[in-house]
Amino acid sequence: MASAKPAGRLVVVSNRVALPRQTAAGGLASALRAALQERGGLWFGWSGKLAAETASEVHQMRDGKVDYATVDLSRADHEDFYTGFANGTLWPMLHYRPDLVDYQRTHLDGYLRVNEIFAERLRQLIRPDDTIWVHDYHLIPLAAMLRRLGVKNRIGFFLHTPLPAAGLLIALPNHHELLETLASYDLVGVHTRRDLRALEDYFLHEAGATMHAGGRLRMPEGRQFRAAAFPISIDTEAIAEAAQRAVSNSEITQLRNSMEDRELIIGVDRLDYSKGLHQRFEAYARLLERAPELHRRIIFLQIAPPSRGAVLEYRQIRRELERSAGHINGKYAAPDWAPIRYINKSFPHQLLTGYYRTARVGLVTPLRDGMNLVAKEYVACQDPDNPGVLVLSRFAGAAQELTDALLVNPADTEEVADALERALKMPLAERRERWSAMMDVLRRNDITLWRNTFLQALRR
Ligand code: GDG
Repeated sequence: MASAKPAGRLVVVSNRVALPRQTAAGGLASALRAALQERGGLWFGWSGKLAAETASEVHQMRDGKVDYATVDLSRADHEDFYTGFANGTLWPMLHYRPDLVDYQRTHLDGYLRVNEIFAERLRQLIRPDDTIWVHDYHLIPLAAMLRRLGVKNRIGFFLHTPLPAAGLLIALPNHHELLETLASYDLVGVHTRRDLRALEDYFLHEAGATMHAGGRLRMPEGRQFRAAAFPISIDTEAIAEAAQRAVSNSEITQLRNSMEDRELIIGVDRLDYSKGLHQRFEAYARLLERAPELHRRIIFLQIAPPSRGAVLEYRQIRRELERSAGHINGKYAAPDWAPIRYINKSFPHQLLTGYYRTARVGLVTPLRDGMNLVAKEYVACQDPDNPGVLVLSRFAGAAQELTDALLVNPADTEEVADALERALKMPLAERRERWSAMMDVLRRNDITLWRNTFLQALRR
């Protein structure tokens, strides 16, 4: 790294905290934990527990050089802040779904209230030379609240979702009040150049900001901040090695045996309307309809662990997909073959890497996605001698980097069916070529580069 090692701790703030020895830690969690271990730090956020009162106490623990501080939420605050505003209003809006936005003033009030309580609790734990890194749409106003409490530290923010164009953002009630608080950060990071353009456009045309040297945005009252794109990635080498080891697991052998000599198409997504699962099922059905020669030759395995069950749309999509999978199997299955295997539960990550490697096609077709790490993981898990093909939505941030995938519009049933057919029939030489080009991208930009680049930019 060019610049000298930073002084002071790193303080990571996110809604959920990946506590030590929690097994479900994903790639992001381990990347942040590694950064905290490296320079010493604090991870602050919600404990994941409900209590009679929000943040009545701060639970603290220490693991090596890392302190963890978490607070409980009251049931009412959790409903307003997390279920109501974060996931009922912001998530659909940020994923270009104003039709699904459920806006209630009480939810916004709860969101601001919880952010305020987080800011107050966090302020007591901050030291003057700490660098603070806040994550995601749950905590947009946190820096503004910390500044009001006198915090002068460098504070960065990273948005893990897409950011839609200003024309859509202004449909969000109170958008000025909420989005302009981003100016209280020193650095705002998004995944792609498209998200960055949307952010700049909003600030220049809706918030009265002006653009200055070095990409600085200056607000009418004088406060300046920077915004930039930092495409998140995965621990490429570690995941590739895990996949290589995983193929000898008995679960992977069982999957292989059950497939006989059929080709596997795999999808892995949280059960979320942004992931385009319904359209994906339709495209697969279309493929079966028009390519009878593929019947009994292919299996589509969709793993979709349920999430956010408290939000109505998530319960609806679950029912809808069960119907759709049942319908497709009912129509095309034979006594010894079912075209779809649809599973509503989560698996250990190590096992997923083996499933990815077993699949000839990775089918990743979100309608919108900030990045989509599954697409990157699928590529990293392939056997270099016999790699599979990634079919990827143009509207995932990952499509900006993985240009050697078969890129599709997820809403275009025919186009996705075409891509599936092409992927299944692709000759080895082309598969290898596309895969190495994508693997080069992932070796160059891995999760370590992502966090180092962000933190370095935040120091400037
Ligand atoms: C948000 C943004 C952005 C999935 N099923 C299981 C499991 N997973 C893991 C995957 C992957 C992660 O969860 C999912 O990450 P994605 O990026 O695909 O999607 P979101 O959860 O929506 O993430 C997204 C990301 O934040 C990071 O900024 O890319 O755009 O929406 O790592 O492998 N892990 C385990 N069991 C499962 O069943 N253990």
